Amino acid sequence: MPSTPVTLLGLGAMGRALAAALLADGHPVTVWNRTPGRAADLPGAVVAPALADALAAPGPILACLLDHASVHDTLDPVAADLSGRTLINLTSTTPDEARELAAWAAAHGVAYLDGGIMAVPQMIGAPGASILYSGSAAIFDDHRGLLETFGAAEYFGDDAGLASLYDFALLSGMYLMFAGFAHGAALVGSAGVSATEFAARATPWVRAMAAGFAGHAAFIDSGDYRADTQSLAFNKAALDALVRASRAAGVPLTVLGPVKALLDAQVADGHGGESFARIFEGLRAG
Ligand code: FVH
Repeated sequence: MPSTPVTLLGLGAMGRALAAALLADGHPVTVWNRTPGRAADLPGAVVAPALADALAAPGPILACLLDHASVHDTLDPVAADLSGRTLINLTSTTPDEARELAAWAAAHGVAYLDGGIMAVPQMIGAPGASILYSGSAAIFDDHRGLLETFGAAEYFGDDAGLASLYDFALLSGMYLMFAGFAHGAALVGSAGVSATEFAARATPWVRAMAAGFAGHAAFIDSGDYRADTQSLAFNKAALDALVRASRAAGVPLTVLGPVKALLDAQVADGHGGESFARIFEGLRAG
């Protein structure tokens, strides 16, 4: 693949990982960070003393900053100099924040591609890393090889907010999974079992249970929740017992309580004989 000069703004843990992957792939990389001195582990990178120096370098501008506000803090003062440039923003933002940045970019003559990173820094450039993109299809097509330096690259359409919508949907699952793990660890912890021992059991269990997503999705997408097994009433008995066991062990219901509330609401509405997947109806956007 031909090398592409890239300017990278932001040298936090993720920015440095992205820079390292680009350098390893032979791309000339100019880096800038608000606080100087964060490029020591990036031999070969051109360290720009000021933002204007970084932006004077050719090629797409990659931003990997803390959040939406930090992108504006960085780019608003130089917006007038960005006309005609390409901005690929890998900073985590909400869908609406990504759309706002796309509109801001368009207003300043900047082509904009938004990205949601589905990886931790150690995964960048290795199998398993993926980045979700939306916004300018032309940027994605022109720079696909460059983007695949970081991991699998997937394009979701010209709505700049879509990549982060998928990103945040996946992160919701991740956070609730870790919260569920913490609840279980607290439960077995009440009997002196270590979290390490619990993790060894929880990992294959959660992996096996994840195979059930497709079945739940079929109920949700059809809107037909009639089921012969695993009804809400059946799961209510299990969840009520889980709540009693948690209380007995002194584990608060901070994580489990909202799940029970979702289930109870569906049963109270007369859907006890239908699939557990119906809890989705309590979450569906109105
Ligand atoms: N690290 C991870 O595991 C996750 C994985 C998924 C995606 N995220 C997102 O990536 C963005 C950057 O994350 P990061 O890990 O690099 O974050 P930090 O190490 O905290 O570095 C933050 C950088 O942002 C700069 N910065 C902060 N505020 C401003 C500002 N107002 N103006 C200019 N730059 C700013 C900060 O600079 P400095 O503090 O060193 O001066 C760092 O370069 C993020 O959206 C994650 O959600 C990573």
